[in-house]
Amino acid sequence: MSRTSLTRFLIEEQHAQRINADLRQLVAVVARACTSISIAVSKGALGGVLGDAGTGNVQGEAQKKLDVISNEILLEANAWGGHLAACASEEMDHSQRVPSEYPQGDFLLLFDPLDGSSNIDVNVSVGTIFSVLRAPEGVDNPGDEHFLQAGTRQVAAGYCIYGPSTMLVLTVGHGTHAFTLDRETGEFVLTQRGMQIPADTQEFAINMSNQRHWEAPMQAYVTDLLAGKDGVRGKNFNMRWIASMVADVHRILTRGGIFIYPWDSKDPSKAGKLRLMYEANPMSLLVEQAGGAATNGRERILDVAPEQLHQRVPVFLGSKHEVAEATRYHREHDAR
Ligand code: P6P
Repeated sequence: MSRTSLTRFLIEEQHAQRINADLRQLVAVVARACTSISIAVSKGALGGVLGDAGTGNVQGEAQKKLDVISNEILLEANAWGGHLAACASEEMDHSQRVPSEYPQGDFLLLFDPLDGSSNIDVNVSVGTIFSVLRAPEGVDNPGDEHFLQAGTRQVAAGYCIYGPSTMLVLTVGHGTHAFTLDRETGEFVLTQRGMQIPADTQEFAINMSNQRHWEAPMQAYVTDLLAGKDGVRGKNFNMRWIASMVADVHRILTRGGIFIYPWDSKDPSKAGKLRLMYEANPMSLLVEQAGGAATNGRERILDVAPEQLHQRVPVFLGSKHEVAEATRYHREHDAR
């Protein structure tokens, strides 16, 4: 059977008028940048790129050398193509328009260039997460405020996971599809068209060490999960936590589950740890396009109206019946 490359897939999406030429080019450029990041990550200690960069980011987190390298790869790849108006990144305080010597395009690109980078030094899978929005018409120099669009406005979203194999998982609004990097040819090959998340699951992903900091409905929900078949849920659950969102979400897209990073009182102002614009929104679109669900415990994540570029949001995503159950605990608590 002939292989479908990412290039062919994107051209077919354009012929079906689901994307235009500029968006096709943008996704292709991001995929090529991810291939370069994959090569850098896979060198490990031999590449001289492990460890801290000695700098911090807007989140107040120590940057790894590969955080900075990955950010630069994505910025450079997208600067001159003419399909992009501006970029925003977890690693940059503010958004950045394409250099004025290059033509400005119709899209805004947001990314976490290397999510889970604290895992790099222990050789655990990490990934790049990206989200694409339309740039406002008639605006020569889009600023942070133009990125503040709800997740439903995304025209494309995806991640690239740098694991035993490098895989690109992508949606342009018509299903979620997986491509595997053929390192011999350098092309991404379609390996799963139309991923589907099972509606029910017996597997949850959460960092249990934060349990004492959660709000009451979260405590009740997890207590019932842990009670297993003898409790109200009537079935046993297993737990996985890789502490690399891309890896945990990829497992859930592949075999189901629920991923949770809830609000916790460690820093009430942060509303959890994960960022809305370039982590929760793209992952939520991928999950919904694969038949799953994503809420902040109360409402659909894709409906959240952004107020700040780097704002955080509680995340409950995965198997739709389990996300609905976790959300029910929170809504019933609020209704008392
Ligand atoms: P914790 C990685 O730092 C990250 O942003 C996500 O990839 C991951 O799901 C989460 O944080 C892990 O957080 O608190 O368990 O280290």
